[in-house]
Amino acid sequence: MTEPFAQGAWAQRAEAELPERRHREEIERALDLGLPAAESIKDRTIPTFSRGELPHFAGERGTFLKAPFMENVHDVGDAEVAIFGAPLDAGTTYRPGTRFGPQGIRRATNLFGTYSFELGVDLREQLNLVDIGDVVTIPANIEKSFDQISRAISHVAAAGAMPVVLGGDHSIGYPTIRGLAPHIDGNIGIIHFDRHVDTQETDLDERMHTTPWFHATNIKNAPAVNLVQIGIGGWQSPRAGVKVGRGRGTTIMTVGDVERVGIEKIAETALEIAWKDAKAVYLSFDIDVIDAGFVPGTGWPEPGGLLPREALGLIRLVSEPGLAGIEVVECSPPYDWAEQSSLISARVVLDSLATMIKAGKLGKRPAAGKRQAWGPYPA
Ligand SMILES: [Mn+2]
Repeated sequence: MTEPFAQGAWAQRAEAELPERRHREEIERALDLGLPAAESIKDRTIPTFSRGELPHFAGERGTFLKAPFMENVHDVGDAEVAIFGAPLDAGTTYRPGTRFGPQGIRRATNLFGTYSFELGVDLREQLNLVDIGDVVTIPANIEKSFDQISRAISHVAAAGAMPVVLGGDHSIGYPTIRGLAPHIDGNIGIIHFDRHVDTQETDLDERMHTTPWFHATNIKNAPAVNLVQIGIGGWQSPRAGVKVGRGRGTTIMTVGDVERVGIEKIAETALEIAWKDAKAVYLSFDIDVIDAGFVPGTGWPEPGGLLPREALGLIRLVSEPGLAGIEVVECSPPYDWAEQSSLISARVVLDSLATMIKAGKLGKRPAAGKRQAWGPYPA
């Protein structure tokens, strides 16, 4: 290495290459719709009413990262990536509250900008991203909720947009794969971050958040041999689930494995297994994989998990070849006393998307429709 601080130096240079057109457009729109500021304000890019990114403490739009809201879901094919919430906690077996996950994660994004220094990516300029709101789940009926979630993700995938799902407890891992798998022309691999295996058939007599991978890997083109589970361990993995995983040939990597071989080797091996004879890979990230000290706002906090920087490093590495979809689950805002679980949940999505842009897997499809949009312009 010739430069002692190579990433910092690279990132400082990389910023110069990023477009600014969408930002200028946002400012013009805000001045137009939100009135120019009072005369005493010298910075004439500031409007009277907030209609864009600033200020971060206000102007909440109810969307992820204040990205454009797409009300008409029939238009979702005009987006490259569509974020939606699956607010559900009917599958929790200890602490509830994940029905507020999408709301909490979106709110936490209010304090992020659209630009990542380390990755050299600006989502507003480079990604045609929309938030299409939340699925209507049925709190008293988990199977009807599953049907709604499968229908939602299937709609997004059929339209050609990449789905990003804000959970919701981990039971949604089954209906998301069930809705997505039919749109994959071949097998789909799953990279699953969690402290828990979630592979038993039923829990308390029902399909719950401890059971998604038993049912998902029963789907013909989502074979268990393409399921890689990272971060498993501690005192909350039921033996029933471990037996199933062993029988079906899933791959488990513990926090100790991560510590021993390092995130690069873990990510490389996970990608080999998930992508083996597969056409696409899905990322299911349970926020409880991160140590309970950093993530109090979750359904089954388990001490001894990954450090946030290990988790984010792994996310970036496994996202590089591209993903067919992402879900972030088990964020429970009522237990999240300083928003840190929501913040990390949002970072999983942000870092994954930005990595895919940097790797050339996303950021190529401009909006064609006449709507407020982010990302590249049509040539
Ligand atoms: Mn878990």
